[in-house]
Amino acid sequence: MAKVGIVMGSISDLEVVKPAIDVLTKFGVESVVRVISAHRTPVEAHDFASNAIENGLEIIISAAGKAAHLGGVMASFTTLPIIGLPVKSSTMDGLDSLLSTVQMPAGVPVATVAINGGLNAGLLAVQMLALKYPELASKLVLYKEDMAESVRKADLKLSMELSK
Ligand code: RP5
Repeated sequence: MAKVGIVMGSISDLEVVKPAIDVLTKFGVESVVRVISAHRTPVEAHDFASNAIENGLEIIISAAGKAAHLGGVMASFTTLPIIGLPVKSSTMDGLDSLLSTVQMPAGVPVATVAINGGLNAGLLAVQMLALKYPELASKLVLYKEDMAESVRKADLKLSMELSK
């Protein structure tokens, strides 16, 4: 079974991370979820990233807010792809988290989703894994069809309401 690591800088990030956990579960992908801080528990951050491949992880999602260096620290200690999830946790509406996560120097990428984009972080991980696991690719096709169908339903409902 595919396995994704999810790290968050604080337990206060959990609400933002939950949609990522949920979408991975929906697709049948196992997740290992930890609270690890680049600044408060740097030794654990080093150990988690350094041992990630050995522990069977294939991608790491890193959620953090404010001076959000966790994604970059993860990326510095592993060759696994890192998905950065900036958390809106400060007075700056998450712009600080976004820039701290996405503005990595050349050679150390962190693939960053939108501020509080937990669902997209999980979904992007599934899309990456689908390159290796064909059953995930098939499930993604159905997911997209369901999404399109719900938009068509909303469109039809709106047209009917406006034509009353
Ligand atoms: C970051 O600081 C965390 O990722 C969190 O988003 C933010 C605030 O953390 P707490 O002070 O709520 O623990 O490291």
